[in-house]
Amino acid sequence: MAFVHPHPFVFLLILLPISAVAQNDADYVNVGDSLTATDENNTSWLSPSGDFAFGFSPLDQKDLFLLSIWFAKIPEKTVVWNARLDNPVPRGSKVELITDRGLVLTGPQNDELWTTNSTGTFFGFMNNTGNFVLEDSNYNKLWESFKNPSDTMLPAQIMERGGVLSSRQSETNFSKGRFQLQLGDNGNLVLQTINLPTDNPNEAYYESQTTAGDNGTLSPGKELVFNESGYMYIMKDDNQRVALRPARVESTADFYFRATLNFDGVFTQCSHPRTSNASGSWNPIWSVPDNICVNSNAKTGSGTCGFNSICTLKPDRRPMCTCPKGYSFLDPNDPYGTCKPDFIQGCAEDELGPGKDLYYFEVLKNIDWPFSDYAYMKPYTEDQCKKSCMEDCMCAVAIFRSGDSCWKKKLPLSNGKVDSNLNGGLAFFKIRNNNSITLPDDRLPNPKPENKNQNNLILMWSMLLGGSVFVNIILIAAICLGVFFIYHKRLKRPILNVDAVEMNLLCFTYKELVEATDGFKEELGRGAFGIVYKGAIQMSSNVLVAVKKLDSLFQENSDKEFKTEVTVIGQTHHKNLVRLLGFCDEGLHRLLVYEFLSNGTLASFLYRDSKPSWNLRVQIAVGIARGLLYLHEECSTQIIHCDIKPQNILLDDYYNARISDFGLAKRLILNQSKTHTNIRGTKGYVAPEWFRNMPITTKVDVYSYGVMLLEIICSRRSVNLETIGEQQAILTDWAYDCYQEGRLDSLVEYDVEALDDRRKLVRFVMVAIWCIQEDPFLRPTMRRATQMLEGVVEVPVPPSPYPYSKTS
Ligand SMILES: *[C@@H]1O[C@H](CO)[C@@H](O)[C@H](O)[C@H]1NC(C)=O
Ligand SMILES: *[C@@H]1O[C@H](CO)[C@@H](O)[C@H](O)[C@H]1NC(C)=O
Ligand SMILES: *[C@@H]1O[C@H](CO)[C@@H](O)[C@H](O)[C@H]1NC(C)=O
Ligand SMILES: *[C@@H]1O[C@H](CO)[C@@H](O)[C@H](O)[C@H]1NC(C)=O
Ligand SMILES: *[C@@H]1O[C@H](CO)[C@@H](O)[C@H](O)[C@H]1NC(C)=O
Ligand SMILES: *[C@@H]1O[C@H](CO)[C@@H](O)[C@H](O)[C@H]1NC(C)=O
Ligand SMILES: *[C@@H]1O[C@H](CO)[C@@H](O)[C@H](O)[C@H]1NC(C)=O
Ligand SMILES: *[C@@H]1O[C@H](CO)[C@@H](O)[C@H](O)[C@H]1NC(C)=O
Ligand SMILES: CC(=O)N[C@H]1CO[C@H](CO)[C@@H](O)[C@@H]1O
Repeated sequence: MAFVHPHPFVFLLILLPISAVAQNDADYVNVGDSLTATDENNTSWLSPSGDFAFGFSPLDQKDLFLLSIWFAKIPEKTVVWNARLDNPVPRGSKVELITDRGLVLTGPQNDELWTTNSTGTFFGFMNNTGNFVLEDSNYNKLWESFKNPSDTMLPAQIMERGGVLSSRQSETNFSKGRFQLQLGDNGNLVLQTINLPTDNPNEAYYESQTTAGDNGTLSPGKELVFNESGYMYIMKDDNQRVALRPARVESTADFYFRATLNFDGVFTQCSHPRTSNASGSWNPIWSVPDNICVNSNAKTGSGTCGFNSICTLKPDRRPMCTCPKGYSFLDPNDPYGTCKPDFIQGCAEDELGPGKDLYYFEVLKNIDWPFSDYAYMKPYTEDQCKKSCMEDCMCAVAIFRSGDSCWKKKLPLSNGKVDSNLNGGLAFFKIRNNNSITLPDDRLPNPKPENKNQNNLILMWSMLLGGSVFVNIILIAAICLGVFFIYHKRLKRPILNVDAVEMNLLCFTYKELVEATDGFKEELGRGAFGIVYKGAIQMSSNVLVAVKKLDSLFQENSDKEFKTEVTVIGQTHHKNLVRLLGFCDEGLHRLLVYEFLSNGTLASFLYRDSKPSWNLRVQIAVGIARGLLYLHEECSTQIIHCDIKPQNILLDDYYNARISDFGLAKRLILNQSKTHTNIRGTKGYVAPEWFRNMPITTKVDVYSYGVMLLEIICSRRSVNLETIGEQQAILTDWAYDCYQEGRLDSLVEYDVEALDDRRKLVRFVMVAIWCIQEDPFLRPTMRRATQMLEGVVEVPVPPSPYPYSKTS
């Protein structure tokens, strides 16, 4: 450093006569002195008495340090001040005293992290009171830790009007937390929460009532004093003292004191014996407020605990936060944080369910969330109150009190508390039945039967082809002949042309389909290649149909291509495929008309709260396999589906699986052979070869089928990061682990029906593992897979699906 370093001896000479605080020269911190964050012992500057240390204190997390002041003689590390940074500093960080900056904290790369910014600093010292002080050459104080406190005050420390203590995040996280103690400009000492990351405060949950006017006095509070004897009071302008709490304290000769705004919002004075025999600990003397759970009064912010939680006062007057049943902590490591429902709830979400008995009530006594009301009914009976909340998709909890008062509340709930003053008031907490539903990542419009093509399609596929194969084939065929007839014969009713007759395809005019769908009024879903609408066609009777309006990509096809595709689809006939009934091809208007299937998609069937029956699932799995086998091997033109997933499987009245949206494959594969940059398919079901420079074959469908087969076996999503453990999140990995370790019961979550049928269960799991082999050549054909499922051939023991990427 290029600064002048006064020799300590020079210092002494100057200082001794003048200052009563004169200390041993070793206790002064001179310009140029520095500390480095390491595990060695010399990482602090001690006060002359040795009671306090300033420097880097190591945290539990390895290689992280806190620039702080702590009690140096107490074995239990007690930090009383720290430089408020967002994060602790790494090993190798350095704090240095610099003339024109004061204390400067730099990281290992010499990047400045924090400074007192005190120009003209001449020296510093760690005082015996626990105050770290910087002074200039005239002994004027430039900076004091007492004037820049964190969460703690020490005896001899005074807080002026405007001064603030702010809590830390948690016991071990020293970043700024959301509680603060402030002596207002009006002389009132308040405790309040703030809205991080701003300092904007919510209503106070404790007030000293020391403004001018309170209690008939004209003299407001001037400062908060923690005097040398360990007494804390508000000194008013008229020098009257108002103790925060009447308390007798022990002698400072025998005890250390501190007053800390704890991370849970309680302001507490504690004492610790000054013995060095390590038997002592910090004991609370008093705290404010008396009951932080009940006192909280802030309409904004979550209150003492996080949102949706319930605050209970422990015997030590500190709060405990719990989540109501059916809820859990958003951050499992933060037991004072927000609780989230473990189920989905809301008006849109409720429509996804079966519509009845979605919820039940958990009844809690003497618990209230005072500020989340949106309805207040009175007079109302308990039954009316419950019913009203149950039937209201916005209602999260109903409170019934005083015999005739009913409040309905919505999420998020704040300031939840246990309060015996509620005289037995009841809280009816709405919890979803079978409390296990995961939020669909694809929010389907709804799982009602009408939805035919509600794929939420990630649809990179869709870009290419736009329509289900069925539709496409039919369209093409129909278009070929139908268009001709329609335009030239001006027929109003659907016309059967020669090709269409052969394929039983109807040819519609655009106008007819506008009428059939009532102007495309009721949307059933958005598929890969367009939007699907519900319609009705007058034939001998009223026939329900699903009309898919192909998107513009499809319009770019030449008539010939379109025709070819419709022809291919139109030629498919299998009981596990969705049937194309007809089409429309009028200039830009290209539409396909499908049969309407009543039972929705396999996705809505599988992902609901209660597991569908095992036998139905077996029937569906085999049906899909047969449908795929047909597409791959048995129809006149081989069709690779390329987007097999539960959203593309529909269920008819008898829960037969019907594959939809097939027919894309040809174009996809043509495209793929030119460029490998366009991955097509839906995340989670996409075979690895799409990502590699490998040809696309029917084996991509086998892979997707394997993933879906596991979903059918387990009635869950292939990827579920939200509600279950990390280990189980990826179904394909979890399934192989379970299979290898013989834990099929935990794979199927103890599904009794499936476990009773154990031989079939094992067989299905083995087939699925064969199908999801990374190496396409190891995967069976759909023919082989079908035979194995049906038990016609033995299933060999499958290898690990990931020979390349991992060895498990
Ligand atoms: C650090 O201090 C501890 C206890 O005071 C002592 O046991 C240890 O040897 C010291 N380490 C160094 C490097 O001085
Ligand atoms: C560091 O500590 C050792 C003893 O642990 C002591 O001998 C040495 O003087 C200290 N160094 C400085 C610069 O204070
Ligand atoms: C330091 O203080 C000076 C003057 O008060 C001010 O202009 C400057 O912005 C401050 N720097 C920092 C980093 O706070
Ligand atoms: C330092 O501590 C002494 C008591 O040990 C006290 O009298 C003095 O006021 C303190 N000075 C500062 C600046 O805190
Ligand atoms: C402390 O909490 C803050 C805010 O939540 C976070 O950003 C920071 O990473 C945490 N620090 C540690 C060491 O956990
Ligand atoms: C003010 O008066 C109220 C009621 O008279 C009393 O409870 C409270 O303790 C008083 N506050 C102060 C600071 O004197
Ligand atoms: C601290 O305050 C208490 C209570 O007001 C008083 O009895 C005591 O004398 C004070 N001590 C000092 C050192 O001022
Ligand atoms: C050590 O502890 C004993 C009993 O716990 C106590 O009597 C004694 O005073 C303590 N020693 C000192 C030095 O305070
Ligand atoms: C699988 C399962 O737990 N099903 C339950 C869902 O909730 C209803 C009503 O509480 C129960 O009857 C089912 O057994």
